[in-house]
Amino acid sequence: MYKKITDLRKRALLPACWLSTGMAWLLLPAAISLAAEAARQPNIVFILADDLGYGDLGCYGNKNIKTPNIDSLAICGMRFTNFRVNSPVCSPTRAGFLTGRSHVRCGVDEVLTPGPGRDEAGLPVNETTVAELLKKGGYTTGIFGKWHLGYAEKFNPVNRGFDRFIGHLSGFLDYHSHVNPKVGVDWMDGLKPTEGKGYSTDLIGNNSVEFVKANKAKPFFLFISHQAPHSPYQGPEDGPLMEWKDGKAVKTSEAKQDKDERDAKYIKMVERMDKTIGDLIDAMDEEGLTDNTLVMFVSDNGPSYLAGSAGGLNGGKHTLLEGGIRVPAVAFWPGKIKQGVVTDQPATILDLFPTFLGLAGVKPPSDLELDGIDIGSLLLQGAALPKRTLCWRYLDNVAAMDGKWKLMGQYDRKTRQTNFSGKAVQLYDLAADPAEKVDLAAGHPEIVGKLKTAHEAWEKAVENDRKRSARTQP
Ligand SMILES: [Ca+2]
Repeated sequence: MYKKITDLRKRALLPACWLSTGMAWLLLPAAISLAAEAARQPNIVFILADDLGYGDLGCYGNKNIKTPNIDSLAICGMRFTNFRVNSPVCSPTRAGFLTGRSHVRCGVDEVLTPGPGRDEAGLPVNETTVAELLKKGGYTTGIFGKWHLGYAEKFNPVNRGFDRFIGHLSGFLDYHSHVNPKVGVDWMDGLKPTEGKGYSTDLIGNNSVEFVKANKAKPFFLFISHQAPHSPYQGPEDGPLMEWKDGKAVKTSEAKQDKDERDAKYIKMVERMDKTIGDLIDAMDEEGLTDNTLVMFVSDNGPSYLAGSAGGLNGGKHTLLEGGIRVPAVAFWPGKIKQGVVTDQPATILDLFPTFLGLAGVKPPSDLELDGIDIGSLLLQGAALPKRTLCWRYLDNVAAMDGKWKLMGQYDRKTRQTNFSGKAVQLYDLAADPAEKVDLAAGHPEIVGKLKTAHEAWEKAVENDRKRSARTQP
């Protein structure tokens, strides 16, 4: 059935790609029992791009970067226009996704850089990951690509709930030589360094396809953690920009790039990532897995100042402005998620922990304090999400959002106090002003007060949680 969908998608007959449920059943092999199919836990594929901006995909209006595969998932599934991440940088967002809890609760306040004295930096081992719970619930679990949540063995993905890990521990590396400038060649197979020759985006894609084929007999959770399109900017046909010689990283003659070169390579990087996603869907179609698999695609934060587009939003990576935390997000599950839905419901990456567990029929521990909600009813029935205030803290900045209103303020890391007053406070009406150009704080003291109170309550809760667990990072 879904081989058929792939063929249709390739022919760009996109509006016709999703068969109605009634027609779809007619095409199922008679040997497959509908009851057995319904009872089986769904496979879950979560694809995380790195530093991909809100405006970097065709389905989000980009005219220069061709992303037919992700666009097809959006046209055959659900596209979010109001989806955010818990932080504007790599490690904290990953901590949030894996635990369903703000990175502030976990103590992963900033990117976890490698190097001497960093063995104790990582996602605290007393945190429970979604992979651990899905594994206990009967899933085979795999992660391919970037980890960035700790370097010591105790933090390695294979000790955090993943059966299989091939990829890199650090936040970025040369796509061809796999050199990180602080640690050298960083390519791992579980706990062991491995060679892994090739363009890292291709390796991540190929290993993901192999995992799907090898694990088709029982439910799997696949976390595809792409390095792309994070710096350095290198297409599949380029040479290395960095090599490891005599214990240090040495730049090659190709390392110097101007903005035009970076932009051209950025396009190739996103397009290659998109191709690997098409390869994965093709493999799932061939194995007859697509109808029982949720595929979710999200970016971990907004674009770097060096490349990428926030699609007209203000700010980018490292900021709590919309360009930093509003990201592309697409959910695809033919026959379960209605085709062609564009939702403006405000969801976040922290919602995926309870959502994935809900779809898998796995209950989280009752004492786990989560920051997200199960958005399964939005995905499967198109139901509106309950009204709620979303809160952020990242380094010196804080934000709170409720409906169209977004409050921004500052945070003093020494006194651990928030400041929503004077020059520190801004209030934006995101419905009228998504680019956050017009500060309305002075004219709406009641809305400022309401969001400030909600943020203070959240701060108190996450700080208590953090102290109780002694979750701090060196
Ligand atoms: Ca990132």
